[in-house]
Amino acid sequence: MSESMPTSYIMLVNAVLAAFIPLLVYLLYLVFIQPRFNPLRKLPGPPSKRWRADHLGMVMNPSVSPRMHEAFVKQYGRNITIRGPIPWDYRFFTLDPVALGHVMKNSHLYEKPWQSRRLITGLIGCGMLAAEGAAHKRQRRVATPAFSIQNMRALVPLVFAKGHELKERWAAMIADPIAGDSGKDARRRIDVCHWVSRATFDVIGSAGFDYQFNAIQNESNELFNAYKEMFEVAISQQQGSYRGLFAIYFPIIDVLFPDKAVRTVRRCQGVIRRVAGQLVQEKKRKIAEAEASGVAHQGKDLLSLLLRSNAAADLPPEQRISDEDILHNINTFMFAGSDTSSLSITWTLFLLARYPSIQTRLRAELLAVAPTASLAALTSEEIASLYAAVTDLPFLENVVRESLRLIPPVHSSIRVATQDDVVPTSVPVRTRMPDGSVQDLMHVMVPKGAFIHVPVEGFNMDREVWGHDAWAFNPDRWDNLPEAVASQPGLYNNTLSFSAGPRSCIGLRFSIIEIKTFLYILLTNFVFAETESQVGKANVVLTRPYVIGKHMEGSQCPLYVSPYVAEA
Ligand code: HEM
Ligand SMILES: *[C@@H]1O[C@H](CO)[C@@H](O)[C@H](O)[C@H]1NC(C)=O
Ligand SMILES: *[C@@H]1O[C@H](CO)[C@@H](O)[C@H](O)[C@H]1NC(C)=O
Ligand SMILES: CC(=O)N[C@H]1CO[C@H](CO)[C@@H](O)[C@@H]1O
Repeated sequence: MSESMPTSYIMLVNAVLAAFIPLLVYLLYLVFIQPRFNPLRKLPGPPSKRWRADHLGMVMNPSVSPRMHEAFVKQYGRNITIRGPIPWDYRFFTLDPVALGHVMKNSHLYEKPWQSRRLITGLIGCGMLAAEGAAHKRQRRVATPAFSIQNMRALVPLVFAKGHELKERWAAMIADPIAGDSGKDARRRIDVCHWVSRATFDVIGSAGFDYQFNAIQNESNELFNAYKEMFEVAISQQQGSYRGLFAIYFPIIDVLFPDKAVRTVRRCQGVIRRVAGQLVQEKKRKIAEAEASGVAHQGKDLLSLLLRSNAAADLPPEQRISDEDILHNINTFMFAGSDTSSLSITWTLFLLARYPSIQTRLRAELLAVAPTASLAALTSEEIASLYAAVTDLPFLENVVRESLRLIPPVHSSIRVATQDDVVPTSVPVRTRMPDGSVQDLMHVMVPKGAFIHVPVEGFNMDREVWGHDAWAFNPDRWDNLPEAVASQPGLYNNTLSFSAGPRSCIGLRFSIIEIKTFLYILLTNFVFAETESQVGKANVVLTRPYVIGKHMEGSQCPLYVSPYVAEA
């Protein structure tokens, strides 16, 4: 026994070396050899050391990114290379509308990286946000009719009901003599971010799958807490956990050594599969029953619409999606549709608190279409015609566009090239040629496997495009846009806030209804003002508000909220 110890030890060392030497050689190849052939190295860009040159901090931190983007353009042009966290991670960074338009349009050449897809799939399943190729096409095809203009309009009364419920809740909080400041200046410091988030959860629960979280009332619903806890894990994972990063590359780690986060996610997924899975089955049964009895099923929620669209007679059987996929997409709507909407409403209220004269002007416009009766007394038809009047208001439209342009909840995104590609540009790119000379080319060579940074905020805030005041909140700019804006890519009014191309946001109309409805109800009932706390932005998956100096307290946006009293 004692004799064999050293021998087996040496064998082990040999085995480890045998495994490590190829790995080391490969690593040296990645760091020293492969970059020489990477055409992205020929592009200009911020200086970098070979081993550590992570530029992502500069371009992803919303308190510096607008300045960094501008400095890049000034120093290196619009078509540059930046470096990611690992030494061979050269990324294409472009603020050129033609180049980015090409990337977003050709979603089969530029996919979402498997790393982020694996992360999303591990949480909410492989729904529309994470799927690629044929699977994505199938899901998107089934979901598209569900998000039609008519179907979205039918959801308006549900959204109004939730906005009204939030208004009642805030009115009660302000009137509460213990908690609120008493006196005629009744106002209350409310964390708008927290409350609007509870309300948008309720909206997507009700409009998404006909389910009441009752989160505006209390946070005790089991399914609500399962989603909330799971999304909180997703958020904390992005905050630089090396274990989380490691587990993406070696998922076996989560199986062998589940940590607290992994166990939480599993528990939440159990609840979701049980409760939401049951909802899917119940809905399917109801639709089948309705069909058997010859009356059309009336459900207006996204789940009903998805199930009906999936069962449509003109859909070829191989184009249908499984029940599992339906559930993953319900999870996806929860994940993609609640925090994003809540943040855009929160940031708009924040901007209106900061610019009181714009708030007053907007309120006057909204009050002009307000009915004399209380919202609670209106029929669905009356609410529909009220919303039709609200959505046509020009200043509201400008405020919503401007807020989504200036603080897009999705700050940036990422794609990966699935093959070598030639990306056209709108202006010549100074490129170093193999013989050392420099030429101006109208294209960029992007190698297979390279990441492309998609600077959503970067495009939205480009001062050379939007004008010298592009960093300011100025809703009136939309009545008089510079010509250059028209050639910017983007689904939503030449902004990238809802992305662009085949993978752009399917929930755009849904969220505009939600944002406008909430702004209408909240601004006609309350006045919003800044508090002593200074609010700044930080990217934690999405661009969220934090009280400066109190990041540890988590995302919050305190504002003074007081009842609006019409002047006599
Ligand atoms: C203000 C609110 C919203 C914003 C700013 C927003 C923004 C975005 C963006 C930027 C993307 C592209 C993501 C990427 O390429 O990395 C996206 C995709 C998506 N969004 Fe939204 N979104 C919002 C609301 C919603 C809502 C309410 C829903 C659903 C009810 C939704 C469902 C989706 C889905 C399913 C995708 C994936 C589409 C695909 O890949 O085919 N979003 N959204
Ligand atoms: C939460 O609110 C719902 C709806 O108003 C109510 O049915 C439920 O009893 C409440 N739960 C708790 C714990 O207060
Ligand atoms: C702005 O975007 C909305 C939604 O896509 C669209 O209906 C509207 O026509 C656009 N307006 C302009 C001026 O581009
Ligand atoms: C440095 C470089 O060649 N970049 C080009 C990319 O785009 C800008 C136009 O905005 C050009 O001025 C640069 O020449």
